Amino acid sequence: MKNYKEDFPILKQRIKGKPLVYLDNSATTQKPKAVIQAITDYYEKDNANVHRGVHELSMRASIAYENAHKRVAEFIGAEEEEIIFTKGTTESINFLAYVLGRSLKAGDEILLSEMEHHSNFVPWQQIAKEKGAKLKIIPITKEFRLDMKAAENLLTQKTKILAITHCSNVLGTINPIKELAKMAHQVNATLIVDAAQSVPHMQIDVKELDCDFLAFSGHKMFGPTGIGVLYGKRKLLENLEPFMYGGGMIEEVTQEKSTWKDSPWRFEAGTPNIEGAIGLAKAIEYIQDIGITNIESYTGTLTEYALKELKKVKGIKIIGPQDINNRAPVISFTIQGMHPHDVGEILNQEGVAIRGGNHCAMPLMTSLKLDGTNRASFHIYNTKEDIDTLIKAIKKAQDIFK
Ligand code: 7TS
Repeated sequence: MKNYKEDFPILKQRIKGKPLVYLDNSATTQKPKAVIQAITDYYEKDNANVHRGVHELSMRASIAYENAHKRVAEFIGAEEEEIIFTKGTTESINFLAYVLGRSLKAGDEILLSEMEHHSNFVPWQQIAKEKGAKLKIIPITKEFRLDMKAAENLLTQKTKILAITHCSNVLGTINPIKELAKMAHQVNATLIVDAAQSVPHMQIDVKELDCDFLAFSGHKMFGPTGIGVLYGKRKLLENLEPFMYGGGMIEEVTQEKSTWKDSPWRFEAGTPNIEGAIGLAKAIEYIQDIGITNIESYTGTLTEYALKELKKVKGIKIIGPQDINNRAPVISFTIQGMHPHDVGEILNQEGVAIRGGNHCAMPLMTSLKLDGTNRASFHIYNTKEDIDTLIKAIKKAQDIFK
């Protein structure tokens, strides 16, 4: 296996005199040289506004921007018209809450799960309040899996929206989207998938999952910040009114009325994040060159190793499924007698970057009766040695707190 660290300039540095061990990939991944170069090239050679100006630079920028839609579409098994660029997962979900929220009525139900990130919780909570709709929550089991029996009971004829994460950013649990799609569609509910943590790590085919909408962020998959994706089934997008109005999305405007272009342009008002789209397309190319299934199996091996090694350390409790099946390379844990922030700070002294806190999943923390957890999350450039360094640093932290 190639050492992919070489492709990521930022990983060459030392922190507190120690080699950087970056284990905060669920928050954001680092960027390979190829992505950084693609963005630089764009600004040095092709920068112009898009939407097909007739001059050479605008044509180049427009083609690159349109090709980015194509690249994303191909990556997740969608059509080009079904890919809307947004700022990220958060914007994609807020877009849906706003646009789909317009047709919600008092008494309608929105179903979420207990393991949602605030981005897929608060927008629905707000729209439910506004519309007098009811928010219902699917609980998790003792094994940190989605309670499918409860899900079945909670989905009713009143459920209009089921919005659920594909993969928990805290537990690492991967949810059975295909099964949930069947269940949701039986009651004519719209299935929205938060794929922020799954698209970067596993093969996704939206047609196979049969989700209605799917959201993810470029920065968690080697792309730049400020670019994300909203996939929507073409049939559904055709009937959706825009979220924002302005330039680039218009077919015709008179003093009386306006008409819109087709999807995706009608949903991308204003000058878009062109460099972000180009960077994301390059990031996908980088992933495809390695092979997403190779990434999945490599990070799976790392996760298995990390789980085994962490379990050997006294006082550590894994907060998430103990087995490797349907589990992403995200491991939350607590250390007896130590606050997650203290652990994070001591590990930083050792050059190890992990996260500590509630991970923007306060409803889950409340259910688990935890203030927070520590979380180590892996990607292609991490190695078994990184995990050994993590374990050593944890033991050092425990010694300090004795
Ligand atoms: N959904 C999930 C499951 C996430 O993990 C995150 C970000 C988001 C949505 C929001 O993505 P954004 O790109 O719009 O911010 N998760 C994390 C995390 O776990 N630590 O920092 C950000």
